[in-house]
Amino acid sequence: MNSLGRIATAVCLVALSARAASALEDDFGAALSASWAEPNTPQAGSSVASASADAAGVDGAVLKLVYPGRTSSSISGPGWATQLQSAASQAFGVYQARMRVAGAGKSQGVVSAFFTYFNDGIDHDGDGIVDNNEIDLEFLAAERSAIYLSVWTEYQDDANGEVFRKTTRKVDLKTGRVWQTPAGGEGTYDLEEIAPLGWKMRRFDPRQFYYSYRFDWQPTQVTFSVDVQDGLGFRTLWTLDGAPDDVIPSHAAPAFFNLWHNAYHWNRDKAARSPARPVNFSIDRVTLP
Ligand SMILES: [Ca+2]
Ligand SMILES: [Ca+2]
Ligand SMILES: [Ca+2]
Repeated sequence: MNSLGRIATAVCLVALSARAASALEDDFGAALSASWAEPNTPQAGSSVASASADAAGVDGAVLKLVYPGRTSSSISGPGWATQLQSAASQAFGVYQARMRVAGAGKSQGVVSAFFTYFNDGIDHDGDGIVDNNEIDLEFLAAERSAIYLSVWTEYQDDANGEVFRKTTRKVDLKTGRVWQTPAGGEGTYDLEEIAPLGWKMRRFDPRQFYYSYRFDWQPTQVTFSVDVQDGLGFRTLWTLDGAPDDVIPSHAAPAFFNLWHNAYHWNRDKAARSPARPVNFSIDRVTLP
């Protein structure tokens, strides 16, 4: 990194720590506040509603995202997502949400996600790929007990093709099995099975029950954990260590919840159908740094 880059990084980190002081907490017991941007509901039948009544919410009220059923095959991907994002950018700290993800048939492709995302089309760190700073917690309706955890630093898709850098871990909590990006595979979507988690929850059903999920984003580390409401509190799913801008994001970014149709299954090279009926992703409570 050249000296200009170092100065830019130092300034950026100061900005991050300054912003990290203002926490956002919302239990979605009332209409959406100015802490949130206008929701994205790009399709007939898409909706984002707070406060929706739900007896399973701690306070009886939740944020409910709805994605319409049976959409045309030309409509898929996050561009058509039902989505809510924070109005401000957040940075290092704990992102936590108590939520119940969307369920659908195993042949159908539906993604429920809680994530941060920054991509302004610029290669800020000069490594040759547009910076894409993103931390994802994702749930696929077709893989009922799996959680996809991803940490991105670059993504670019242009006439020269798609290039990116990310590390993913997939955890199946029902079996304890774990898959991860192989060393050197950060520019691919490949996953390889590694040693199991060491614990599991046979009745883990994120579509039926609310659980609390969180990631703690620090300058050289991201730690993902889950509280499956069994009295043991948060348990770690993954700690990813790495250099800033190489493995770990450093740009402040808004936080998002979204719900969308993936046209292809992630665990096999096969087309996924749009949901047969409208599907719901509900968030009881969120805390952002
Ligand atoms: Ca870059
Ligand atoms: Ca980089
Ligand atoms: Ca609530």
